[in-house]
Amino acid sequence: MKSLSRRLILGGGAALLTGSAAAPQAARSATAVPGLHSQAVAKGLFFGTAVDHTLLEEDTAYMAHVPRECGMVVGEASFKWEHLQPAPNKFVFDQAEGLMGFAARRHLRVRGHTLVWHEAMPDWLAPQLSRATAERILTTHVRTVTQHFHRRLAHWDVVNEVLKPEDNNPFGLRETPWLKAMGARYIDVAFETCAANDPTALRVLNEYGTDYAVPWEEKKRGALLNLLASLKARNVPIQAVGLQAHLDASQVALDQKVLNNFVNSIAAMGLSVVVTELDVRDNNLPADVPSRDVAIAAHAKAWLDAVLACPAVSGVMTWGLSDRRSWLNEKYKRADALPQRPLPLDADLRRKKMWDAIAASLASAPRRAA
Ligand code: 9MR
Repeated sequence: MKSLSRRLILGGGAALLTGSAAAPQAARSATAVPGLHSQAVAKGLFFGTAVDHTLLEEDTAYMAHVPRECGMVVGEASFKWEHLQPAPNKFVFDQAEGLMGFAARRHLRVRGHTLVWHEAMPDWLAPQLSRATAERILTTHVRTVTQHFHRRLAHWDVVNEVLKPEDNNPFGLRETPWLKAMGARYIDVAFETCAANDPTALRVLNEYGTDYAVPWEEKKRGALLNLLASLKARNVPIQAVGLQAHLDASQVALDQKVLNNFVNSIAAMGLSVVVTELDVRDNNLPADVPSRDVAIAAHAKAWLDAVLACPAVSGVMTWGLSDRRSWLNEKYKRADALPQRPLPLDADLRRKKMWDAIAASLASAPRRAA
């Protein structure tokens, strides 16, 4: 399989991305250059980012950059089950409403993430799930939450990370407490309940591990396409697929043709596609910051160019805006303990090469129909 990322890192892509290195930092940070969302809108796309609630409360400098660059936000944790329903008869919306308020004041749209996931479950939940109880518990949560946010969210990630072909279940479904209690039907019930209670939010199935031409991801792409075909055949009201895009700058098996075919296959089923959690980890790259930034940017650009070429892709969200805070520093620590540089702004909130890469990919994307 052809390795496009390596070609881009070593060749023309790197030259393109180093082109702006000579520009003085002050000029690069100038607010006169439109933010990523404005650039996306020019192509009929959107750009946005995940916001952790601690930033809302503690980092006004960071948060000031969010409306400059974004047209959409998503709670990094605040809309997950453990926060919204911490006890069986207790729903708490304060944290999520904090983000809703921030977004409303700045005219940003909001994605809900996520109604059903096997992680971020409160301790009480899994032990309560049985054949007899699970459907009632699921529909109560989804109905209550979707009614609460009725008509205020642009999207809902209705189910998150439901696939794991290694678990050897039908359709490659992940072994979760939901699957054990309800079988594959839990996915249908989640989409149907969301559609019935908040029909204007785009209903998304969100998944990771579909980015590279490696065997386990090949299997996952195949499983995802089969699952989507089956959901569509049963008239389950799914409308879109979220591709998380947690990328790895050291991964050479980035094949643009494979990616592009995959996204086109989703589109051919009448579904749209959202890039939901883009970031690029560098824990396998050498320490030197300028070369790390070039490699990260080239990798993001190669991936985005292949995906944004498909008109069914409606927008791009990154999983955080600035390197000041990323889950990757906990999950994939670098051996040298340096912080990672996975996001469009550096830790001082300056636009960096990853920002240039996203802007360049948006600029070369075909314009979406109005
Ligand atoms: O980045 C999120 C981290 O702060 C949370 O602790 C964690 C559990 O709620 O979830 C992380 O976000 C995940 C997202 O919800 C789904 N895709 C993978 C993300 C990174 O783990």
